[in-house]
Amino acid sequence: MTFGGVMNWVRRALAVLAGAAIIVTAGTLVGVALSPYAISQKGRQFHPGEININRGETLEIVNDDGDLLHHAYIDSPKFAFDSGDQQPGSRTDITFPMPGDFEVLCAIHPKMRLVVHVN
Ligand SMILES: [Cu+2]
Repeated sequence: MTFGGVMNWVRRALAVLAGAAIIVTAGTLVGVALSPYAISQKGRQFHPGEININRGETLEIVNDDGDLLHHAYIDSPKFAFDSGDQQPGSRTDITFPMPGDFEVLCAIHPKMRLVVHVN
């Protein structure tokens, strides 16, 4: 291989590496943005029942009780949320805009309680 040939090969290899780095970086950013914390409603309980997250992060609550309605809500002076009826299998996202300790309750099952610590 001539010197020019070697240099062309090096340029192509660097271009491939740079492209791969961009794809990995973009994938990581998209992965973070699209991966909310998963909370399951099952057996008339939240699983887990307590979680730590950062401000601006999202919980995705899934009603895994096959034939039960749930109805998640937050009634805090800082932040209120109401999911309405949560059909079996439905997904509800809650994004917490400020730090604090919040209780997610169920309007149908008073013993259901999820404590969210937002840093
Ligand atoms: Cu419920």
